[in-house]
Amino acid sequence: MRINNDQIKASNKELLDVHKEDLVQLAKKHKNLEQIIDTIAKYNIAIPSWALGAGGTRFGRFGFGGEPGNLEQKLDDVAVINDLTGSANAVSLHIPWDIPGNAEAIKAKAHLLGLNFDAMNSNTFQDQQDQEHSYKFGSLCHTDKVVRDQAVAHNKEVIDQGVALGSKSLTVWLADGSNFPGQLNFRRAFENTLASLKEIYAYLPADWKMFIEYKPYEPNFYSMVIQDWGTSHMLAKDLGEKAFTLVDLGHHLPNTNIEQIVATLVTKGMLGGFHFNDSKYGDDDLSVGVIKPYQLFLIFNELVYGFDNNKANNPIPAWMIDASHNLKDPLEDLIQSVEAIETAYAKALLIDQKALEKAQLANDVVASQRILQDAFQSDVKIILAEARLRNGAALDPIEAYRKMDVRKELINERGMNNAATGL
Ligand SMILES: [Mn+2]
Repeated sequence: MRINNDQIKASNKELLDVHKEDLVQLAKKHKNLEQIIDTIAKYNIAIPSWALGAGGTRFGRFGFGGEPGNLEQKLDDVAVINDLTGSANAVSLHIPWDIPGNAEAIKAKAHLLGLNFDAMNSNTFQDQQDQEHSYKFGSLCHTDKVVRDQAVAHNKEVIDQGVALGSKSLTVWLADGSNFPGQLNFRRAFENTLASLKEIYAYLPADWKMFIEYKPYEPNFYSMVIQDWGTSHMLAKDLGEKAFTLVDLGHHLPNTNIEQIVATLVTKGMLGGFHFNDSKYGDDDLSVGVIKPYQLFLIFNELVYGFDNNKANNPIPAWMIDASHNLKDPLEDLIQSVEAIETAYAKALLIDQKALEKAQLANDVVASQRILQDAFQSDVKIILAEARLRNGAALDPIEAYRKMDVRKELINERGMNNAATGL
């Protein structure tokens, strides 16, 4: 199904007058309002192809009907999110879950839907049916060269597929590690991983980037080869200028100061990608902003400051939502996540950076806190709504989605028992 302009206009009609009045009031309050609306309107976040179906846990998976059964249908779903929010014009594919049978046709369909292809994701964390060697004991780090070679070859294939689709980057996340002390020689594992990454890196087209994602634990519970941003940064540095660190919000030990990691990486020009989600305990993959919205705001503060003071020439990171949906309709969940990300971003844009710097230089702790919290406590719903309106999207995307009965329509189209490929 495709949402058309008339449906969007109809859903906006009732809300439009009040929205316009609210906007006039808000403009009196913030003198840089136009600029903030413009920044938010231009902002886009990629949707991963594996997040459009029901997510499962190791205990079970509960479907909800109308899940996309193939890549074409996944693109349709991303287009629904993009049409309603005006902020999700890219899809991030996972190989081999989403191998495009006909890359040209997929590219043409995406183009027609107003979508493009963001970072490609390789998968050496599980075995595929036709696979010769197992990744049970690791992939790029494996003790056996034939396994490493197979994992390298897979990453090269993913690059080839990405080239055919017009993607410009590869994200590597490895499950490699160990469950028991003594199982793995840390140094050998690190060196094997670096050597394997070097082979993949050498295969990257000139205009591509490689993002190295880190994670402290899971699926391995004693050690992960790329456990933290320092390890990722070291590997990226050894590879070359096309390699960067990718920060996934859920891939930190509890209470880690992620905003400081972000600030440090931008200072060194090494922040390549960002995976948004939220968590209470571990890599919970909950909807963005449900548990720690203040942390997300502080991260965006570092991003806003970082890109306003970008001496190391850090490229604009690849933004992606990386969440799982066990209970909610994934499309509604992703819409909520897009809104939460833009909320944090808009609030960070409200921070008076000059006043903050002045307070920081004077060591005025109270004033610094007030400046941040004034921005955080501001209501930015109207800013987001106006940005959407200017993109031809819905003033209230969730309300519009429900009024249009999108899920019912998808169930009619695809049936109740389709299970999307993914986690
Ligand atoms: Mn991730």
